[in-house]
Amino acid sequence: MQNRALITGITGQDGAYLARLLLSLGYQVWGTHRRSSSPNTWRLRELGILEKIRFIPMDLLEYSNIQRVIETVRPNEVYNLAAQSFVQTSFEMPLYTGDVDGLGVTRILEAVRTVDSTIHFYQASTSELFGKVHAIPQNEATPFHPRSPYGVGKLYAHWITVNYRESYGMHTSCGILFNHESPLRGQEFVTRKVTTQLAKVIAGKQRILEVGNLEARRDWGFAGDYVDGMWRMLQRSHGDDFVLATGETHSVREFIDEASRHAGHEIEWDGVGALAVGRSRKTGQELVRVNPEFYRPAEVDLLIGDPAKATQELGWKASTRFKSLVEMMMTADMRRVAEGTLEA
Ligand code: NAP
Ligand code: G4F
Repeated sequence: MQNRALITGITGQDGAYLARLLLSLGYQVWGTHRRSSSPNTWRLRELGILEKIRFIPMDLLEYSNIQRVIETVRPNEVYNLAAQSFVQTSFEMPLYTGDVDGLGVTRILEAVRTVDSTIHFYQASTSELFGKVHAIPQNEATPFHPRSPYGVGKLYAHWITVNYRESYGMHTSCGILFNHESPLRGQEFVTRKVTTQLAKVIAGKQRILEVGNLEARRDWGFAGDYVDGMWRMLQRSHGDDFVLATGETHSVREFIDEASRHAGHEIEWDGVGALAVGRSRKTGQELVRVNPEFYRPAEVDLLIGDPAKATQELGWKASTRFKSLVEMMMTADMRRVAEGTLEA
């Protein structure tokens, strides 16, 4: 019998890479999409797999709909990647974010338990759970201290997933994933914001790149590596929780430095905090400045993960390092800007 996977959030960054991986492994891949006036399928098209996906409409806010989807698809594996995933927006929409990212997970778990409790279930947990960090680096034993409505919603989702494992013996796993990026990342996240907007500034198509906190540090990996870890979690004899990370940390400032270096411009920084400005050493042109509008009410200052458990028990390792990741993203966006093919 062919394996059948259901991916919620298949139109997002991770959904697209995971779908490609599962198709290459011979799975029948079903993906949920939300009703909208214009479908958001550019990532699946870019990976050349759009025609191979079986789509089914589903929203995490509607229980009856979720149960019907599980009954119709009858998957062996469910990957719950759907979420309101932008931290900044969660401060503007805390109730909605909690409903989708927190309660939405209980809706899926309850539907899985009702229809077929042997289905293997993956929950997209996050390094945002560590928030104001209690240890450096962070691993599966580090206490959680989320710093945003997004992080708090995901904390509920994390524990309800653990709870269904402990209460009903279900095969549920949480991947506590540190930031992972790619040329398919949404343009609101800082890495892709930098690569798209810097490419435009350098091409003379935008005046300047404006960002928020330059000193925030993240453990940035490549999304293509991380979806392989998700799959590995569901192939084990029992569910468990795993950190996936590179074990390296870099600041937003370092990401900008590396991206502009790749485009041929060393940046010279002037001023501190909200007054910081970055100029091209070669041309003197102002490329970047800070705009406090992008600061957050509460910040996660430093994330760096310890993926030792995933390496030992899953045989997983992040193979793409920081410099290659930045180069991959910057190269893709410089090409898209030159060709006029940047997604809207
Ligand atoms: P993403 O690109 O923002 O994709 C999110 C997906 O969720 C999209 O397909 C979106 O559909 C869907 N969605 C949003 N609200 C929904 C709702 N109410 N009902 C059904 N679907 C809904 O996110 P990502 O970067 O791929 O991340 C995947 C998951 O991993 C998310 O849960 C995220 O929170 C988590 N995570 C991400 C990272 C990271 O660094 N990328 C790290 C840790 C955890 P539309 O296309 O219709 O908007
Ligand atoms: O790219 P970000 O928006 O990602 P953030 O907040 O770390 O969240 C992402 O990773 C999480 C895993 O840890 C996921 F769970 C979540 O779904 C999402 O994928 O911001 C990264 C850092 C922050 O400290 C932010 O304050 O960059 C800082 N930053 C500085 N200037 C900016 C900007 N972030 C954005 N989005 N835009 C800026 O202009």
